[in-house]
Amino acid sequence: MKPDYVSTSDIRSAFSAAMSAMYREEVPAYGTLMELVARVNDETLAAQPKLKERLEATDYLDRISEERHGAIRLGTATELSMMARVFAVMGMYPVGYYDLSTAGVPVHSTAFRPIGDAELKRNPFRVFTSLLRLDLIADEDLRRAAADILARRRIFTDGAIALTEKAERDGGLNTDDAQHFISEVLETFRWHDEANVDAAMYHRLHDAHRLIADVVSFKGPHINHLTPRTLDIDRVQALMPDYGIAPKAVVEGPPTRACPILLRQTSFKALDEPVSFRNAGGAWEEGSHTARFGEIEQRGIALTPKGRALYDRLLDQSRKIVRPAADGSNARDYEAALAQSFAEFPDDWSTIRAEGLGYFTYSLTAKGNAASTNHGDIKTLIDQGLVQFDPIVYEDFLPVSAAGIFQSNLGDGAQQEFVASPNQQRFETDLGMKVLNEFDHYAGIEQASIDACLRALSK
Ligand code: OOG
Ligand code: NI
Repeated sequence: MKPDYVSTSDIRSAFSAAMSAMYREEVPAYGTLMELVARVNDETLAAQPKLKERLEATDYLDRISEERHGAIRLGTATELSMMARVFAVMGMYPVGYYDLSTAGVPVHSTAFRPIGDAELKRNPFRVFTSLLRLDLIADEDLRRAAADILARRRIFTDGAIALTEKAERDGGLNTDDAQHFISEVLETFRWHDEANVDAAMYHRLHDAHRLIADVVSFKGPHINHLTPRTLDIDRVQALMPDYGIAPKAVVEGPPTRACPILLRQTSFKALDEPVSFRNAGGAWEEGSHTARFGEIEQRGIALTPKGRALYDRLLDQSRKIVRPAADGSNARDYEAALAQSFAEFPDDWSTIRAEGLGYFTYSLTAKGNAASTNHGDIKTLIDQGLVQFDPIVYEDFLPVSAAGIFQSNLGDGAQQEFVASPNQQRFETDLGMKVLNEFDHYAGIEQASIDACLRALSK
């Protein structure tokens, strides 16, 4: 990389900040939510000095106030593969495959995010990116009409495409180009209140599925939420009404625990926003559309395949007892069933580590820093007080939770059955590359920290 080039992490970080500023203007409730999250995070850190110390020691503290994820829904393979190239300029790569068809949502998805430890600590901005699956729509006429509309739109500016090509060619962007790139790419995520279609087409698409109308009717894939990270989601959920925000009935993901695992999320309902449709003859007709919402999340430890299998089993078990109703009527029962089911999941870091359920980073204690040994067994080194361990943060998403977030924003009417048909191969063909395996990356970060400890101790 040339010396005056901006690092991909700096571009990502600046882009995430620009996106946040734009969304705050577009959806004022997001700003309110950010204030609430900042307050709860400050209070949590003040009340838990041990947590604060470990977050500081592992370089996780600084990133939290800047941490967020967003989501977009794309219409075509061309859009998806170009988006992958744009995100690569920001050091973001597709991790994981999520099939949402099982949940009655006609999309499949990945999450673009940084992958290295240093990059994640600099700024972990992620974008949950879905691709519409017109193949799941039964009405053939409508399917063809939607494909035609999508084929005509251009979601990237010429500038965004040119600068992406330049970054690919030259291996980076200088300061001016990077700034220009950020403002050009931001255009793709902007809200457009003038629809691409007439009112009749919007309603046809909407009747097939609300999500199809959201993807097909507009000029671009407006960012539909931006999610800050909290250190105490139960507290934020409880305080939301005080801030004039009505949360969804239940928090998605695992129950409240001493040792947070994976991801817990809650959201507030999508806004009903004025839009206009261009009818035959060119006249504009007023209407409304609900798409954009707010979400918050609490992130816990990344689980190993063994830990994840246990999580999936316990979640499934509790959902067999109580399935959360969209209207919130059985929320307490659901929470009780979830807590009862998860009693089986160890809730202290030592057991989670010893049983191989989660990923950790290892580092030397003060005693370890003063010691020298050729002992290579990490457990012995921990028992001797030479090595300590901290949870690695989960950076990805959960399909059942994502489905719950989609559903709560689509409304009950949108509950629809599709035949489950994951098609990762098709997704990867459309994307133009394979998605990365999340477990490999956590395991790599863990192993690198073990190697560093052993190296330092043998000196
Ligand atoms: C994406 C929903 C999934 C999450 O946090 O699980 C998601 C969407 O509604 O487009 O963002
Ligand atoms: Ni989300």
